[in-house]
Amino acid sequence: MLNRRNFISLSFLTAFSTILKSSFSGALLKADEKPPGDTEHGFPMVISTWKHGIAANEAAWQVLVQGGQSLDAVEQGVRVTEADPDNSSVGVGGFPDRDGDVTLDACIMDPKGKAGSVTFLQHIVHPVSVARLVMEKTPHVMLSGEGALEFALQNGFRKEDLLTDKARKAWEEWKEKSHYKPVINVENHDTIGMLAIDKNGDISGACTTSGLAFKMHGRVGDSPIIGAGLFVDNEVGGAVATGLGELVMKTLGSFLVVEFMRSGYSPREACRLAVDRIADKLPEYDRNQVGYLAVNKAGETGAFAIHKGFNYALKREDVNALLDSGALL
Ligand code: SD4
Repeated sequence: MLNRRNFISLSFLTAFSTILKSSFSGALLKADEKPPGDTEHGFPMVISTWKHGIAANEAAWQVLVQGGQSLDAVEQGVRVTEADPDNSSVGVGGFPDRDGDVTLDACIMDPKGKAGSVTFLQHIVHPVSVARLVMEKTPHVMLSGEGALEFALQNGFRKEDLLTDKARKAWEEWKEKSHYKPVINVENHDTIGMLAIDKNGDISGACTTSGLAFKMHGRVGDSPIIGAGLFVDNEVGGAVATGLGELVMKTLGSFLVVEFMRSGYSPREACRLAVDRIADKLPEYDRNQVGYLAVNKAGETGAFAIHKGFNYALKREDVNALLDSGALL
C-alpha cells in the first residue's frame, strides 16, 4: 500500500491549470517530439517535488514575480517545507535516525554553477541556508556534521531541537518492532527538491531532507550530493531526485538527467532514461522508489519515477498545478 506521501491522484489547483496527466512510458522520444505529459514552456517558473511543493512554490513565486533571482527563489521556497513540522522528511518534524537524532542533508546550486551543501547536520531548522553560505562564504562545496553545525552557529543560526512529539512517537513505535533495521521501501519519501527559472532565464535549484526515516546514524543520502540529488547547468537545465538515495547516488542521477537533456532529450524523457539506468544497473530497483524531476532551459518540465505515485508542483503565471509523473512499473 502506498501511504499519504505517495499522492497518486492528480489535483487541480486553479481554474487556469494546464494539467497534462502523464502515464507515458512508451518509446523514447527526442526533444522535438513532444511526449504527452511534458508541460508548456515559459518563465519565470518554479517546480518542486511532491504535494508540499505547492506551498513552497508559492514562496518561491513571490520572489520570482517581483523580478528576484532564481537562487533566492529556491532558497525561500524550500525553507517553507523545512519549517513545516507536519512534513516528516524535511527539517523540523523530520523523522529521526534509528538513534533518535534528526540529521539533515541539503544543497543548493546557482546559475553560475556554484554549489553548496551540508550533510549530517543537526539542530538547524534551515540547512538550505547553511548550504548557501557554504557556497558563498567558503572555498568548499560541502560541510558535514559537527563542522557544518559549528559553521552555522558562527554565522548566526540558532541551535534548536528539531524532534517533534509526533516524530518522537513514530520513532518509539518503530523501535518496538524494527529490530534496529532501517526502513527501506517505496513509501518513505517526502524530500523537497526545487528548480526555478527567473525572468532572466537563469536556473537555480535546491534540495533538502532529513533523509530516510530511522536510517543508520551517520547515513547521508543523495540529497546533498551535487550531481545526485540536484544538478543545474544553466545552459541546459536542472534536475532533482527524491526517493531512495542509495539508488540515485550509485547512478549520479540528477547529473545524468541534465546530460540527457544536453543531448536533446526532453525533461521527461531524460528523467525516464535515468530511471531506466537504475533499472539496468541495480537489481533492487523494483522494491524501491526513485523519482526525477527536471526542467530545461526553455522552461519545459517533466518527471519520471520507478513506481507510480510521484508527483510535482508547477507554478507559472498561468499555471498552479500538481502533476503526476510517469512511471516505469
Ligand atoms: C534520501 N533521497 O535521503 C532522500 C530521501 C528522499 O523523499 O528523497 N525522500 O535518500
